[in-house]
Amino acid sequence: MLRLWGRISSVNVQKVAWLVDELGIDCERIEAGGAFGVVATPEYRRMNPNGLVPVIEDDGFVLWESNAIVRYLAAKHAAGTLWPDDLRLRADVDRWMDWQATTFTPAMRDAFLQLVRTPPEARNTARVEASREAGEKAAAVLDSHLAGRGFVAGEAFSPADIVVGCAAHRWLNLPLAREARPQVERWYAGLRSRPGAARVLSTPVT
Ligand SMILES: N[C@@H](CCC(=O)N[C@@H](CS)C(=O)NCC(=O)O)C(=O)O
Repeated sequence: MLRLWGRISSVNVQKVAWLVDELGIDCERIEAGGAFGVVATPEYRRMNPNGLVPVIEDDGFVLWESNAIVRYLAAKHAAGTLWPDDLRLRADVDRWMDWQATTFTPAMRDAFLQLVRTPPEARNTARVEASREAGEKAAAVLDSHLAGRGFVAGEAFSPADIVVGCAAHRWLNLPLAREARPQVERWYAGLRSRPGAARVLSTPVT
């Protein structure tokens, strides 16, 4: 059986847990990271020397990096459906997955760390503001891309919706003033109606 290490409050674990739900595969999730610890143990470091979650183990095959895990599981269990065979369509999915990891999430990282993880008296408001502006820029790109589209890539739900959706969940739940993004909000509401998303994204942003 597939094993997944990681606390469900982690945005990167959420991606994998949501995909596992969409794929309908058996998976044992083992709490790790944050208050659960585990990630500093020698056994864990042998699986992931970065000491981060998520990690999966699939019949002896160990993999870390959430988007690599999502690609692996989607290709293994849903080639030709959730994971497109068509080269250009798959490149489109890949592109938006990379955009999540390299643009959207880094843009909002400081705002998240300051507003959610730092006590009010220790917050750096300049960092929050710079991160809010960067987050708005990314949200604007996503909003105009989603105009007239049901999904992030192609005509159907794909792993791009999962990974960008988990990042959007964080962005839309940060305690800061955001510009209205009607296309993002419509698409996100649609994602939330999927059982896997409803289960995984009910966790507060912590
Ligand atoms: N690029 C990595 C980032 C992993 C990462 O930063 N994980 C965070 C949680 S979202 C973590 O392990 N934090 C330490 C902890 O939870 O103990 C991935 O996408 O898997």
